[in-house]
Amino acid sequence: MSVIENSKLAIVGAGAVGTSLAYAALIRESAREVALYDINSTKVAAEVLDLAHGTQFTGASRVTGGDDLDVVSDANVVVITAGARQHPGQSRLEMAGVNVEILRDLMPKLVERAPDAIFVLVTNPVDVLAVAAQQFSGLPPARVFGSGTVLDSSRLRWMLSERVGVAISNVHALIVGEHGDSEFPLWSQARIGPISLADWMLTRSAGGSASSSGSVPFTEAEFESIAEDVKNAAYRVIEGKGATNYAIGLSGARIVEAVLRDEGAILPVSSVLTDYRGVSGVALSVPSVIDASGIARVIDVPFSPKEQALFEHSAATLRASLDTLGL
Ligand code: 6V0
Repeated sequence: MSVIENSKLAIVGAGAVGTSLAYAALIRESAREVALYDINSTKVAAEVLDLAHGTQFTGASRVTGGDDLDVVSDANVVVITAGARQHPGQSRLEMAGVNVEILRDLMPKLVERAPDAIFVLVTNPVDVLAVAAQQFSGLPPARVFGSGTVLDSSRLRWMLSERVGVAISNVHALIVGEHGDSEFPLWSQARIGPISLADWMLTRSAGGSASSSGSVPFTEAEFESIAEDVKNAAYRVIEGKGATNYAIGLSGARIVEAVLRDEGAILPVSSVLTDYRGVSGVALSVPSVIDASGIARVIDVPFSPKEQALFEHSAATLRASLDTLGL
């Protein structure tokens, strides 16, 4: 893998998430230049310096940045992690309203400075903000989308990989829908290596013994418990350290690479859907082919009847939030 010539990643928001993304992108050589922008001038200057001091060890990447929005000029990808901190007593929806207003102000200015960029939203509630950013930018949904359930899917794959003792790269499983409480694993399509998860269970329950394989068959209760653990993963991390940053930083870098390297990689990002399994006008995560054009296409995955119902529930949840915010 190599970094494309003159590729520029701009990150809006130099908080815990934005700086972790910058750090991951530098180490992974996701882009030739990483530019950080934040309204907090002292912090962004210090973060840029700290990152720049390590570039001897990160390959051929540069770090730039500051509190002038012009630092994003001509970026190929702009990732938005800027957001207001949730104040005590403030609801998620109130916080959503504040972040929508930040985007209303920012999006036209960002598009003006980086007119050819692909825009990736990370700030929460990410699905709501993906719709807002798409509307405020006037760009097609393929060029403005959210990191969605890329992180949640990585959490699911890690849990399954630990459970079955197989490399995470050989566990193929996705979370789809909202990045939030109505998300769900697409169990019907999950595979471990070449074996569907359903067959893995059957093989294990029919012939495998726990002592020879180190694993036991999955039960419906275990599936539900894993899905719950994925959903609550962020709360557990936030309880212990106040924020989640490393895994979302890596997830963001992975999305950026798929764009900058024109990969055609399949990732579950969140874009405004048009008649995707009957759902339109809300942004939800579905497997999407990511290349230099942004989302080249969304993949029409067969859902089980239960998954279809969960997806429609996720869409209704999103629609209700969007209606409340006037989007
Ligand atoms: P943070 O550490 O408070 O950083 C936010 C940064 O945004 C601060 O440095 C602010 O100064 C800056 N900021 C605020 N307003 C503006 C503005 N108008 N222009 C530029 N910068 C601004 O938060 P943290 O980095 O921990 O989280 C950022 C966002 O990411 C939050 O909304 C999180 O909920 C969200 N996450 C999303 C995830 C996902 O999977 N989509 C995962 C983790 C966090």
